[in-house]
Parts: sequence; C-alpha cells; structure tokens
Amino acid sequence: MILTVPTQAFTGQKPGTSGLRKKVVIFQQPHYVENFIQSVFDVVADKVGATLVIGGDGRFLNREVIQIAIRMAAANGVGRVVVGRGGILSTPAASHLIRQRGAIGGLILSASHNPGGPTEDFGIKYNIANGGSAPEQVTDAIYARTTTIDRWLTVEAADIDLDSNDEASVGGMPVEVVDPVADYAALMETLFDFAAIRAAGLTMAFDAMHAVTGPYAIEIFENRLGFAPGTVRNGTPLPDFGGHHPDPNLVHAHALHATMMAPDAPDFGAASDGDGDRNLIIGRGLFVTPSDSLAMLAANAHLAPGYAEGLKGIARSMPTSAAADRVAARLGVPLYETPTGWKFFGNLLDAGMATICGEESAGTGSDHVREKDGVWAVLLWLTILARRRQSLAAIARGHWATYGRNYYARHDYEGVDSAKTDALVADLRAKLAALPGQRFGDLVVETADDFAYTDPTDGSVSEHQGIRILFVGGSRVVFRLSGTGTSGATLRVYLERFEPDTIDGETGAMLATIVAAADAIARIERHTGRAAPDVVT
Ligand code: VG1
Ligand code: CO
Repeated sequence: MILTVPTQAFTGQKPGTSGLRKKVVIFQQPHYVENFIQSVFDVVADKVGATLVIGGDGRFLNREVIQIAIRMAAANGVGRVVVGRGGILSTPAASHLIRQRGAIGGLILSASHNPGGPTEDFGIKYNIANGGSAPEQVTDAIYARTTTIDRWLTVEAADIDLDSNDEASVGGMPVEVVDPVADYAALMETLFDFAAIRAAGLTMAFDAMHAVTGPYAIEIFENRLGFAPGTVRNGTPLPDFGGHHPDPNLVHAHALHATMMAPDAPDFGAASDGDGDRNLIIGRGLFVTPSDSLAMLAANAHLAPGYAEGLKGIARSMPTSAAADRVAARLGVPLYETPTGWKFFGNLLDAGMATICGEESAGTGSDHVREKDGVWAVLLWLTILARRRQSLAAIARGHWATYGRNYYARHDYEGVDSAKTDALVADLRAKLAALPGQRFGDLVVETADDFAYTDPTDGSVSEHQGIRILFVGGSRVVFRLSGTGTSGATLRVYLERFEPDTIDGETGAMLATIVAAADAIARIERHTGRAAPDVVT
C-alpha cells in the first residue's frame, strides 16, 4: 500500500558541483532525505516500471538512506531496484551499472572526498540514464521541486537484507542485491590487457583511504593482477573513513607520499577518494599533478587495448592546466574546455566528441562510463609503465621535454565566511574590464573574464563558472568558489605557469610571482583575513 506523507519544504536543498552535500545532522532532520528523494522522483519522467540503481560509498547514514530510497522507489512506481551488496557502489561502478542495465538512472549516496561520520558530511546525487551526474537543467528542476514539495510517497515494508545474495521484494517491487565489484572489474578487463600488466612485475602502493575503492582495488590489483598482498592499504570501507579525510591529495594522503619519496619506494603509488572517482598519482620520488597526469594519459592512451584506435577528443575543466591542450594539438584532435564538475563532460562523451576527460582535482576518466574513475586511471598508468618499461619519473620528464611543462598548484582557503568570499568575487568582477595591460611584478595581464560555457551539443549556457586572468606568455590565475563544501565558503585559487624549456624547476618557486599577483589582484588577505591558504595541492 502506498503511503502519502505530508511534509514541508526545506530551504537550501540545491545540488552543488556534484549532488546535494550537507552535514549529517542536516540530513537527519525528519523528512529531509525523503523530501529530496521525492523531488528527484517528481522530476524524473518514465520512471514507472524502469530500473533504478542505488548504492553509496559506505559512509555513515549510507544503509539507512538506501532503505528509505528503496521504499520510496517502490511507492513511486519504479519497476526494479539494483543495489550494491552492503550498500556499496563506487561512483564509476554505479555509472557502469546504470548503463549496463539500461536503468533510468541511479541514486548515489556519497559526499565524495568530504569526511564522513556522525558529525561530518553526507550526500545524495542523482545520475541519469547515460550513467552521468544529472546536468544542470535536471538539478535545477529537482531544486525547484524541493522548494514547493508538500508530500512524499513510501510503502509499508521492512528493511531488506543488504548483505544477502537473494532478490527481495519491497511493496511488490523486486530488489536485486548485486556484487558491487564484478561487473566493473569485467569492464576493466575489456579496456586493459591484464596479462601484460601482470607480466611486467611492477610494485605498487595503493591507498584506498578506508573508502569505497578498497574492495575494487583488492579484487583488481591483488587478486587479478597479482600485486602482492598488502599492496592495497586501508582497504576496508569504514563509515567514518577511519577518522580521516578521504581526499587523495598531498595533504590527506601524506602517508602515501612519504612511502613514495622513500629510497625503497615501490614503482608506483596511487590513492582514491571516498566514492572512488578520484585518483592521486605518485611515481617513485615524483608527484604528478592531476593536470599533468591527464596530459600524459592522453598522450599514451593508445598503449591500452581499449584506446588503441586513438582518441576522438580531450576535454578538461577550465581550471585544469593547459598541458592537455598541447597533447590534443599534437594528436590532431579537438580540446574542449568545460566548467568544473564531471556533469559537463557527459554530453561530449555521449556525442562521441571526446574520449578522455580530466579535472585538476584528481579526476580522470573516459567514455567507458560517465563519471571520473580512480581505478581506471591507475590501470591506464600501470599499462603505460608496463608497455614503456620506463619509470614514471622518466616518462614525465620525457613528456615535459616534448611538450613543455605547466607548473601548477591550487590554493584553497576553507571555511571562510561566505559574505567575505562573495565580496571578494564581486570586487574581482568589477575590476575585470580594467585589468588587461596592467602589470603585476613581471606579469602583464593579457585578458580577464568570467568564464561562461556554451555546450556544443545542445547550446545550453552556464555562466559565472570562475574568474580567469591570463597573463602574457601563458601563465594564469583562476578564482572560483567551491560547490561541494558544507561549512562556510571555500575559495579556490588555481595557479599556472607554462615554461616551454625549464622542466626542472621547483613548483613553489616557479609560481611565486603568480601567487603574489593573485593576491594583489583579488586582495585575498584583505577580504578573507587569511594570510595563507589552508590546503595547497
Ligand atoms: C570539486 C572539484 C571538482 C570536482 C568536484 C566533485 O568541486 O573542484 O573538480 O568535480 O569537487 O568531485 P568544487 O565545486 O568544490 O570545486 V568529487 O570526487 O567530490 O565528486
Ligand atoms: Co569523488
């Protein structure tokens, strides 16, 4: 029997860069989860009788919200739910499952790289039938619905056993509990030559950060590729990620970094984030920025069977460095520059215009799914190391010698009062027109704008996607406010300097004049009161 439960709208249920993310206590308010999920169902056409995929990254509240979502799916006429065993599905595995099953879409329960636990973050994201995050038109419609919603639907039914192997029935709707790893691992075997990677005898340290990639990494790297037991560290997903921040950057994955800088470091080091879509890549003695990793993966992708025929195009988010642009130029394929967030790549991938995509925030992926994919990036790197029989450092240096090097860093100012960051951005916008020609130290501004994107497949326009200031010679600073944070505002400052010949510089020193120019232009310290960033990646 379908129950109609009266409710009142909440303010602030607006999906950000990647879904709705809030503190757990916000989600624990009565009706909060239900209002959002019902708003999704209210805007999704063709759901009646369709298949829906549900899974999450295992964080605190994961299982509870899955049970709620299953009952609500039944009440809203969904034909079948496919859920990962234990409630687990990495974001790329969920994307694959949606595509493989011809599902109408999926609910992914994750706050990704944000910390988890009772006092930390939770999130709900809706993905559409192509397996990708809902585009802005859909998330705008969901948000609009959250502001007027006055009822949600459920059925009277007990929780299902998420750890069983059996098909359950909820309000007459079949619920299939599937192995979260099997189909994804099979997909990876179609793209990469596992025997060749295994034969290369490489060594690796992979930090799963007590997040969702643990089971995937153990099955793929240790069981199927023969890496030694213990190659995967922190491989058990925990509701609070062991108290750590599951963000694979040099700050939060410092233990992995230390391993890779030691004299007895393995050949290759990598980490992934809460929901398994990010990747951190570190060679023995050398960290590779995600922007460089994208460029190097694109330049060498043809070495993997899944990409032997070459790339159709490369897409990167605007703040990502221009390293990939020169690879695209050499390959003779188009380069697309999109706003931040993987949802903007979906149309390009669907249209066959791009094969590989990437973001400076440690996201890389391809047209095999419609999300970024951490384990995939590791497999492509392992392929390159196995086929080229060179160290990662040698490959990186060879790449820079050929293409030049984009020195790059991102400075994050976290938990700033949003009134202050809003004022900083308003101030910047007001001075954009006057900046060209102005000199800051040895840098001269060439152009300055507020990035807007017109999707080449459907003509949709997304404005105010970050303020970019380009200097003569290819250096650049970009200012953007985060759309994934849950307390206060986070100002991101992306710094980039292109050097055609100098490939051995130290990043901090190479970027010093740009850091100074960024502060002079945006008056960061005056607006935020912060003399230094909280996180440098
Ligand atoms: C951040 C990153 C962005 C990424 C997004 C989701 O967004 O900058 O590149 O797509 O997180 O990644 P923002 O708005 O905070 O800058 V994940 O792994 O958290 O889904
Ligand atoms: Co993520």
